[in-house]
Amino acid sequence: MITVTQADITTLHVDAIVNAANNSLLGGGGVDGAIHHAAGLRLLAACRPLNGCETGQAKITPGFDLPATWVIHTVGPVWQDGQQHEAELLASCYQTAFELAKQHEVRTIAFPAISTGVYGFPKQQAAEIAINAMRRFESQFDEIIACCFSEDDRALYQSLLD
Ligand code: AR6
Repeated sequence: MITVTQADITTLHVDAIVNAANNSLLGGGGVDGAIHHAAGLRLLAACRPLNGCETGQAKITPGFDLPATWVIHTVGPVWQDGQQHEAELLASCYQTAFELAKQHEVRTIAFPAISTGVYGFPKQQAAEIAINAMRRFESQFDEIIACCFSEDDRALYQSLLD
């Protein structure tokens, strides 16, 4: 089942939430900042030895003080002009996050709209990539949540799903 919700992803009681991180994996603003704030300093300590993450790849840590058991950190592409493999890299974020989730027996997982904040990926195209990946993995999870921060994003995702 794929569901769309408007929420702060740090409040969700799921097996895993996905973080839209940067290559350092050492925190930042946006959803990354919110996740580190809510998970506590143990998350930063767990991220340090991971030695960062390539764009389009994903790494996993516990959720520490979060209600979620796991955080899957993925690094979306910075939007440039659409000709720098941005779409492929964003699809790879979803793909690698789902694969890591399966390896950890995750049944419920929530994603933010990766790359659509400071990284500037066009929202409609990003949502299409997200929903396509979610549909591919739908049968392998109990629930996949598209966690939207704004009402506009929620409406966009819902219209693509319907
Ligand atoms: N819950 C759910 N979604 C959120 C939350 C939240 N608490 N906060 C923001 N969003 P962004 P990016 C939405 O900028 O574009 C960080 O500094 C937000 O509205 O967080 O991938 C990292 O360290 C938007 O729809 O991530 C990187 O340097 C979406 O999350 C960089 O930003 C993604 O926005 C990554 O940029």
